[in-house]
Amino acid sequence: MIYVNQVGYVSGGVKHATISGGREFTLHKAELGGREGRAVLMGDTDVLTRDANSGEEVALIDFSGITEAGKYYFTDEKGNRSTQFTIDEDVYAPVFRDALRMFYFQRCGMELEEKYAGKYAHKACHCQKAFYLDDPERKVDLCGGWHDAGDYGRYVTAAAVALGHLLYAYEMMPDAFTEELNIPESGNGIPDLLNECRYELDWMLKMQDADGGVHHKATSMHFVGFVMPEEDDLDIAITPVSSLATADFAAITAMASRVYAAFDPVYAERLKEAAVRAGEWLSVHPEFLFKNPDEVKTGTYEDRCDADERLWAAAELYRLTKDKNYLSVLPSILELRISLTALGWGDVGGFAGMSVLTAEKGCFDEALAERFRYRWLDEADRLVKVAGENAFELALHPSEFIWGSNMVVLTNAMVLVMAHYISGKEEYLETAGYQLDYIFGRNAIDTSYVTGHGEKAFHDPHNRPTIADGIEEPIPGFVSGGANRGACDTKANAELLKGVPPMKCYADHNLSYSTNEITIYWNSPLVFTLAYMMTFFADQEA
Ligand code: G3I
Ligand code: 9MR
Ligand code: ZN
Repeated sequence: MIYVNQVGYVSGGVKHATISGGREFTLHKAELGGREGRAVLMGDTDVLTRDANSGEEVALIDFSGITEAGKYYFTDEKGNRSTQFTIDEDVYAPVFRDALRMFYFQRCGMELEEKYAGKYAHKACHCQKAFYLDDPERKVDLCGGWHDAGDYGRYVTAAAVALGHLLYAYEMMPDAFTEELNIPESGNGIPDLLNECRYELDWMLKMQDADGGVHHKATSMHFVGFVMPEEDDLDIAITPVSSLATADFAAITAMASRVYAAFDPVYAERLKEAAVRAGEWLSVHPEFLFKNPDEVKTGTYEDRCDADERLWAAAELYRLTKDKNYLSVLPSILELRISLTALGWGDVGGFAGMSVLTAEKGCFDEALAERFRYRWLDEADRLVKVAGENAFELALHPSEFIWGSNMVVLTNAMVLVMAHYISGKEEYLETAGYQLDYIFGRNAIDTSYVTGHGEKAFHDPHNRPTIADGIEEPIPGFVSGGANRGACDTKANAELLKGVPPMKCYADHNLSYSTNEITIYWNSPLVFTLAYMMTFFADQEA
């Protein structure tokens, strides 16, 4: 078998595939009109080595020398044919667009009209007021925002993290976001990425109390069945405030205030006021973690400590206001052993890193900036080393195939991209590219983890609208959670768990929520990484 990036390879970039179970390969260029092709490259790889992630004997194929645009496929010595892939200058543009439009399809509280959503159109959902758990007669309007995932919950920490990936992408690579996305706001003079993010930010603003505290989530008491969102008639509860949500909220609204200032100063001011109020709440409230109230059975996004969230908030509030008081928490937080590169929903220290690394020179103290640069390059070096030790060039160890492992892969890609941004060293960008290869099908299950993109793209996500809408093809552009060695839904348990290598602990089945759900924060790091890659290659061509 030969595993390839099914979405394709950029003409001028490095091109690697992974061969398993044999060493000889032939690369064919598919001829127009048919799949029969002509051989353009034949070879023999290095000896095969055993890969602990996949349990396969594998080697690397380097075909970077092939640059002519077209469709290609490999065959191995047994005649097995790989999936077909494209080589071209702009291979990532279609998947980038769909990965971005995914957020529109997650919108809650408004009708998705056919002119934007096509056959996936549906009526407005979840517009009823939410009730307070401790006082059910008290109600609040929480209409709006994005559904978190394959369920219809809306969670503040998950939202902030997805917005973080997206807004840093916009700030660093604005030129990647000039194309309109065919969403209701398109054409209003504001980049559609910012239009889309504002939909979520507006909802987040509703989650804040007058005293600055921010509620952790708004969900029904238990997960609804597999119905369209507008058919979900369960009551929605607003859960208590948490310091996790409040700190993430402070960070992302502070950042958004800076980003939106150029387009809408009034909105920027509103965001700033909300961020500062959340900051005030944090300064007088100690750690205040989140636990599901007993009667609430939906996702928790629980976390053991809020220091990393406070660090991100401090960095962004300082960047926005230049008020040094915000930095007073830094020394004690930096003494803790928290990751300064993590970009997931639980550990957000990496977002403080992004804030510092992308700030204008002189904004932060040089010693602090240097500390972050050092940590990021160090982590990127580690990732390059891990990737260099296996023929998939995947920067994961077997233990890292957890629920949402594709988020680990994609946030690793972000760290590598940032290391390239800081240092210009090519191996960082190349290794980031190998992580994308894995997501797009260069993996031992020969599957592209993005719906609609790749000859063998996964197609059966745990996503309520996809299950309920009666339409055969899923909405294109969703990233799957991916292989999970601890798969814990019945579907995955029954079929997968026993003795299967971690990279193969995956079921393309809509009941397998622990391997095949979709979320906003699994799409957002793909958007970031693609935006960087596309900008890099576009600059090279120019
Ligand atoms: O952090 C530990 C790590 O230290 C340990 O070695 C490893 C081994 O299992 O586990 C890691 O913890 C995992 C944790 O995610 C952090 O990534 C847990 O096993 C894993 O069960 C947990 O999964 C989370 C899942 O909710 C269950 O809590 C997913 O990350 C998270 O994405 C998912 O989020 C759900 C929402 O609650 C509801 N909406 C859908 C959404 C996606 O499935
Ligand atoms: O659909 C739910 C999904 O969004 C969550 O990630 C997952 C874990 O919290 O739970 C799913 O809901 C399942 C529930 O936990 C158990 N009963 C079956 C539900 C649907 O598969
Ligand atoms: Zn909804």
